[in-house]
Amino acid sequence: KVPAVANPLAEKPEEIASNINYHAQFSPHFSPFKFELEQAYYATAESVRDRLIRQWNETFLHFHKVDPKQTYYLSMEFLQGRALSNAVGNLNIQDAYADALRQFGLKLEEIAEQEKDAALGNGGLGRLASCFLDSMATLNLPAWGYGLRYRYGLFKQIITREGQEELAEEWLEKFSPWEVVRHDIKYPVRFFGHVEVNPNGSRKWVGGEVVQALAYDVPIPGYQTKNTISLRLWEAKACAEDFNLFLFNDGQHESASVLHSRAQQICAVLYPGDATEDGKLLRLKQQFFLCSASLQDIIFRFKERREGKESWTWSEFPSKVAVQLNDTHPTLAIPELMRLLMDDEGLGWDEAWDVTTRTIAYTNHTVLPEALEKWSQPVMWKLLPRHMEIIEEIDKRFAAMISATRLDLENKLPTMRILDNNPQKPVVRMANLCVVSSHAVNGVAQLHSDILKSELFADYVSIWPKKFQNKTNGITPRRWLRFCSPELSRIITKWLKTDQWVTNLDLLTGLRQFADNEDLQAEWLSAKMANKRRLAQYILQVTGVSIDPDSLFDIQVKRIHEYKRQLLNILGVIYRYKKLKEMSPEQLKNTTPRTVMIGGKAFATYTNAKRIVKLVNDVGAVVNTDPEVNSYLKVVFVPNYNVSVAEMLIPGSELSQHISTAGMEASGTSNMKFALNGCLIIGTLDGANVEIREEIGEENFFLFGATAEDVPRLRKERENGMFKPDPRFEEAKKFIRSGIFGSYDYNPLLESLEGNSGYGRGDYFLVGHDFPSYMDAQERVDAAYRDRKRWLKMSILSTAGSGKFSSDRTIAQYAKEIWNIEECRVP
Ligand code: DL6
Repeated sequence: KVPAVANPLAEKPEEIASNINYHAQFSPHFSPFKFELEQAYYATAESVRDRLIRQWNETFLHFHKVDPKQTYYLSMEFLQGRALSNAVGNLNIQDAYADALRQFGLKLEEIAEQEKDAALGNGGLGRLASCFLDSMATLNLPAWGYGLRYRYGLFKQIITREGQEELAEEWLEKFSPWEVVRHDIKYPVRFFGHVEVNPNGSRKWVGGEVVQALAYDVPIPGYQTKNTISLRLWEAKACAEDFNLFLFNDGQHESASVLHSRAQQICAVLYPGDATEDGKLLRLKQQFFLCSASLQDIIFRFKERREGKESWTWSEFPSKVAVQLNDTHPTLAIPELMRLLMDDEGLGWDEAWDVTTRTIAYTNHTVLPEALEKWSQPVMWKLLPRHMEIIEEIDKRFAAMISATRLDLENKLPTMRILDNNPQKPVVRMANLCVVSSHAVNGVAQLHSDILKSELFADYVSIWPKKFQNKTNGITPRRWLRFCSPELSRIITKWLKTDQWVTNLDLLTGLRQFADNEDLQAEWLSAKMANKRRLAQYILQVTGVSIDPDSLFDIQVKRIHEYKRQLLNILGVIYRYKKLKEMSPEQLKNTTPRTVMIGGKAFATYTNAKRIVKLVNDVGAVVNTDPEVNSYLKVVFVPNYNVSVAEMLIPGSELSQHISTAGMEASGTSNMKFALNGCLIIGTLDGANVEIREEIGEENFFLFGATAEDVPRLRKERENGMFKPDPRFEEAKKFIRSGIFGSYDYNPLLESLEGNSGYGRGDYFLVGHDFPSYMDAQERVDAAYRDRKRWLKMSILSTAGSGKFSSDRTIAQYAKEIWNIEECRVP
């Protein structure tokens, strides 16, 4: 009955319904006359996209006209999640779309669930990049994201009897309505080859293989603003002439298309395994591909906007362009910018260096030694010979500067240099290259930034004291509260008498005065209970385990890593289970029932992480089917944790665990999402936990464990045999060894907690040391939960204190203190 009319400006539900119908018929992706949930999703998404494209084009034009300084955020990862509900939310058209879909007998939420997550990232770093884009658009900042269009994003995790298995997740299997291919935006990217010296002494990189980088743009709408910025994702393509028709017709089909398949490999998967030499080379190719295509595009735009101008100089470039490196993955942007400026644009070294260093800034996201990238020099010489010449020159000039001006640092030079020329394993230290070549270097939480200054980059601080900064991470309040928990949002708006908190999160402090108010507490409880029931249904659907919404929902979701200590969590659960088994029915009745949910993906080759996943599943299988105690404890492994699963879990959480060994988690961002949703934290003094605790009040945070300052001494003491394990810790390990959780051999995992020393051995992550204080903190949790009024007050205060952790605040600080860019609002 609904007519099919294309009208991207449709306001009324019936017009929107016509527009959806139009797309179902005239933008077909399926056989005609089918309109089930999937078809309805595509038609709805395309109708929303029509609206976005209008304001997206306007934004592009406006930026082009004003020509403001722009930020380019280079990241190998963007963990975007789903786009439909976010887009209708940001455009404030969710009610109109929900009404329109009702005319087809459909629900907006059901339609939104059809969308596959765009999981072009691993975890926190990629999700941070996506939150940043949302804030850049919302703050009307002239900015772009640049990344890669991986065909397979982060793997799909399934849990079998063996534990975790990985399957390729093809988010592009059908088609993504959220990307637009720009056939006119294409750049050549070279690999291998050699350097030619011209008679005038200039150098040119020639030969090797050339692939094309083709742009796919994703619109990023701001919240209640016209500004819609772009995430530009590059796809690698071979040229038509690389296809050897002669060989193909000669029956040599594979050889004929070898360059095509090599090009396709570049963007095939996010984070290809790098245990082999080929794997390493592919990862390096990906990094360079991102950097080269993005910089050529940035330079093209800079020059295009100067066309017809009487005079301009390259020294203006940094007043128009800020490039932010999201970790060391895009470090090759440094030598690539130098190369483009010198070899293509004819600048001298000093001028190119001045432009490059004033343009580039670097964010460090980890102090873990294994995550600090070092690339083999021979591999780099082979793949990027001209870049290696440039890196050598940067290194040489840096060493000369130290020798000439800083004799006090000369003995530090071997570790400060960019090139580590150890003949056994010569490498390029990417973080050092970033520090030397950037005008700003920042950590992602105060503690992390302090550690960078006092340890990792300490030697550079006296040379460039102003270069080192802190930018505490943040999360977008739109996705992580307003849209994922509409009911709690409604209550917040009602009590604050404004919905301005969505873009000014500090306003949440206004809830503090009502934290004791019985009416607010009752409403808060009812919203939380509704979210818990929704979560319980989801858990039943994906795991078959029935959980009790009246129990305490305790969640730990993040990548599985020994430093994040999911092992501490599950050992605590095992101890709790054992104690419950020893209790009388009377004692059992006085305990606080708990549902522990743990989720996260383990890197495919990280054996101990996979053992932890297996252990959690094995414990769940025993505990959940034990009729004596399963009303008091349930243990669920939440499979395939991703952004949309997080949007379900976080609103329904009451306690969340952020329990890394102090000094090892740079920041964490899920801690912020949980706290914002009124979930209390049990955690260590690590990463952003420190600041969260300061903001929400120490009485509302369940603190335990060693401090970052203590950790080196505790490791030493352990090496000297001075560590005495708590009997509870020994009991929990013994219980696993008894075989109660099945016949799987957990000894290698347990042995990592024993012995005296070694990374990943000798309890490097101090699980044993922190176990007793962790268990004590858990007892405080149980007691607090039994006092409902107290718990609700703490929960409200947690939300009220979360204002600082908006990514709007973080991005405003980057804009002012690093990028020097200003708002450019589309009229
Ligand atoms: O800054 C975003 C995010 C932090 O919140 C996490 O604490 C940190 O581990 C993560 N870093 C990385 C980098 N590689 N490693 N490991 O993912 O960044």
